[in-house]
Amino acid sequence: MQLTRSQLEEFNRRGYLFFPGLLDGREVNALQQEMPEILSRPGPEVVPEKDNPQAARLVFGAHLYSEPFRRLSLLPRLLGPARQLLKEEVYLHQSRINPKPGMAGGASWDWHQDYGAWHVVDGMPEPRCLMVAVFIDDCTPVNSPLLVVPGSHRDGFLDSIQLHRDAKGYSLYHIDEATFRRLAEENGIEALIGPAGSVCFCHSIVVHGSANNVSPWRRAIMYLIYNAVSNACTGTDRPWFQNQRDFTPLRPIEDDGLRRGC
Ligand SMILES: O=C(O)CCC(=O)C(=O)O
Repeated sequence: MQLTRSQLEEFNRRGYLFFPGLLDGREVNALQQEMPEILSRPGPEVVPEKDNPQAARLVFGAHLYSEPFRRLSLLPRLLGPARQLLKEEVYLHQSRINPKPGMAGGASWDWHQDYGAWHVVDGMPEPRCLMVAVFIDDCTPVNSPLLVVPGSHRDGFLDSIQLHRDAKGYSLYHIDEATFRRLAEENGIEALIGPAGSVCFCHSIVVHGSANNVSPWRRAIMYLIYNAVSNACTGTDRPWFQNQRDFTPLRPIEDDGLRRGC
C-alpha cells in the first residue's frame, strides 16, 4: 500500500492516519483466535491490571510467539506506509496488545506520549517511530475507544512528562494537567472508532489516552511500534519483550500472507 501525497500531508498535519477495515474478516478471525492462548501465558510479558490481577493490562511481544501476529507485523499494508512515513527501513522496537476487557476490567490510561518511555528508558534518540494500532475487536463509542489529540505531535516531545507512579511492569510518562488542557483546547480530542481490522498509523508523540471500559465488551488493540533503523535504541535495561534488540530491517511477506497462513 502506497500513501498518497494528500495522506502524507494529513499525517504531518494531524499526526495520524486512520483506515477503517484495512484487514478483512478472515484476517481478523485469525488474530482473534490467538487471543485466549496469548492471554493465558504465564510469562512476564503479560502485565496484569493493578486492581484486577486476573485481567491482562498489556501483553508484550506477541509477534515473537504467535505466527498470525508475526505475519501481521510483516504485511505490506502495514510495513509499506511505515517505511514511507519514516522515510527509511524499519524494525519492530516493541509490540503490545492492550486487551481492555469489559466490565471495567480494562482500566484507564492517562494522557501521554508513547515516545517518553522509549526515549527515557530505552534510549531511543529521536521520535522517528510509529505506533500502528490494529483493532482486534470493534472499537465503538461505548467500549473505551482510544482517544487522541490530533495535531499534538506539532508541539514536539513535551518536557512536562512525569513517570507514572502506578505503572507496574511497564513505563508510562504522562503529561501534566495544564499542558493537556491547553493541547485539548487548541486541537480537540478524537475517538478512534471502527470495526475490527481497522488500522491507525500514529506519530509517536501524539498525545493519547483512554477511559475505563465499563461496557460488557472486550476492546483489544495490537500496537506495533516500528522504529527507523537509524534511530535504533541504545538502552539495554528492559527485556526482549519491551525493547527488541534485533535491528535488522523488516522484509514484507505477501499481502495475503496472514490469510494464507490461517
Ligand atoms: O489501548 C488503550 O486504551 C491505551 C493504550 C495506550 O495508550 C498505550 O498503550 O500507550
